Amino acid sequence: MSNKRIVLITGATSGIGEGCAKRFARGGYRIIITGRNGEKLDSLKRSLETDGTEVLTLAFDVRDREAARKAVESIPDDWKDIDMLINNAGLARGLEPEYQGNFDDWDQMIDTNIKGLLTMTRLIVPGMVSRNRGHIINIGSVAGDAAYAGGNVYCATKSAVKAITDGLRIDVADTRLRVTNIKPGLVETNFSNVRFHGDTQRADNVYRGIKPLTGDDIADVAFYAANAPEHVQIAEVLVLATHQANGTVIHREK
Ligand code: NDP
Ligand code: 8X3
Repeated sequence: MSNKRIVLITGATSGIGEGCAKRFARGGYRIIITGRNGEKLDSLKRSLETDGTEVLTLAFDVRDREAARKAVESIPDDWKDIDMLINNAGLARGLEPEYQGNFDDWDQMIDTNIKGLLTMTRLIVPGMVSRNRGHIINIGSVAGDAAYAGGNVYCATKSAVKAITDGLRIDVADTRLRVTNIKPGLVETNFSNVRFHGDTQRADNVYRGIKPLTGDDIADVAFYAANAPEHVQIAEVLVLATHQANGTVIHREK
């Protein structure tokens, strides 16, 4: 049986999750990649395997608790001892004022960013506790620090990620488990395309006049936190582009 560490990454088909899959593969981990899009997962698996990485794919929607449970139960025995859980799957939908928000968008954000993250935590962390070994990295956001115009429900989901991460850290303080909240600022991924329902012009405008972060930048931070000495718990990291000061102050070149 391999003694390489195992990481499970949700939302690995794009952006930050895909960056994490590549970074942890380069770092010698065995990788469990998850997402809804099975074809993208298979294509990423093939590309990671060219460098000799062992990869397992699990296609499911984190909003579907039963599907998540079945997917986790289907993990073969020699992959079950998961060392790292990266709760990354998530999205924003819309940027309307709260009083004009779309109910379906709200449900999708709350069900994915909060309830999906909780489902995966509930399914994976008991094994970590029983082995007294493990690390949970939740991808929060600068958006969880303070609301911005139109951010209302998305910002609330990322504030919830902070509270849920802090709560878990308290609950496992008597174990060797570590719990980290990584809070990125502007990262150029598929995020804004999803937020604006495929309006690429509006999405591109989010990154206008600033060099944004990349998924790989956030993956490097996750990898650093994962590989800190055992007595070091990186509890929370706010990672911003150099010309971004917080959720609302961004200096853009004309
Ligand atoms: P992307 O849109 O590029 O990636 C999102 C990933 O989440 C995809 O792999 C997608 O996979 C997956 N996903 C979405 N919904 C579900 C679902 N219901 N079930 C399973 N997987 C799902 O965006 P990012 O990489 O930017 O976003 C990743 C995380 O980072 C999110 O939590 C986001 O809130 C957070 N974040 C992003 C920032 C940014 O500026 N980009 C800044 C701060 C935080 P698939 O479609 O295959 O299911
Ligand atoms: C993503 C960053 O500022 O676009 O969480 O909400 S932001």
